[in-house]
Amino acid sequence: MKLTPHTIAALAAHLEQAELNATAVPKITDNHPDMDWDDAYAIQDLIRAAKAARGVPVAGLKMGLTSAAKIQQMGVKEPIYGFLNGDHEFRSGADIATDQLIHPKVEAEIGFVLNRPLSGPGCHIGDVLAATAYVVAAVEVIDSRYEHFKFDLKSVIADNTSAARYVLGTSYHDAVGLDLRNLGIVLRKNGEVAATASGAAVLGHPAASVAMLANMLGARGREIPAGVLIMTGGATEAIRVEAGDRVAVDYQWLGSVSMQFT
Ligand code: 0L1
Ligand code: MG
Repeated sequence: MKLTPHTIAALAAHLEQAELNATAVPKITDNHPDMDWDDAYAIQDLIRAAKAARGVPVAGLKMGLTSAAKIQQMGVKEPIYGFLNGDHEFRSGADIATDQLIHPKVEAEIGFVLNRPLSGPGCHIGDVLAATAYVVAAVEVIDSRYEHFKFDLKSVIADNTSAARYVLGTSYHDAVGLDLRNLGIVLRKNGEVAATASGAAVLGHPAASVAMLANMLGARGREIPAGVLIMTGGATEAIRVEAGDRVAVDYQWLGSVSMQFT
């Protein structure tokens, strides 16, 4: 690691304050160009610990930058992971307040919940499908705490991969027998098609994203616990939203997820 424990703690507090105050800040590598991957995940871990200490439950994990659409859009090219706060979870049909966000965007995702823990190395799609309790349609609302939504990989890992809100479908589906690769996704904003994708957009198969997460966590001596939500990453590019917008995403076989931004 390149940063001192004091600097890591200060950066975690700085980024969490930016989130809680909905105020954009310069990306942290501007002042800390030498920070490494372990520093970045250590900052994310401290934000997670600060929330847990205040009683905010961790409800799950997320992968980011798992599709070509996202990689091209953000100009950074390696999957990364973050955590999901329980108090950021909404159900389809919810109102999402934009006054607590900086510059929100929505992206269509596929969520998994496992019936047993998974950890790498060597985890693959077959392991994930065998351990899947159910899959669920999900929309992530991301909101980078960085000015102009511009960052590099280390800065965005520290910023918990832009995690902000997530909206879940109301039906749960057995993964067995579902062709998740060919599952079609249509995202509409205010009734107009804004993005389309298939399940294969996520690393060739959304279960591959869960396997990659298990392997990334395994490399850090961690695991995906059973029973938590895993967001597999945006299949579509992220679409900018503002107060007054309505978003509806139709997922072949999985149902629909909708929300209004207020
Ligand atoms: O969930 C995501 O794909 C976000 C990853 C971080 C980059 C971004 O903010 O788009
Ligand atoms: Mg996402």
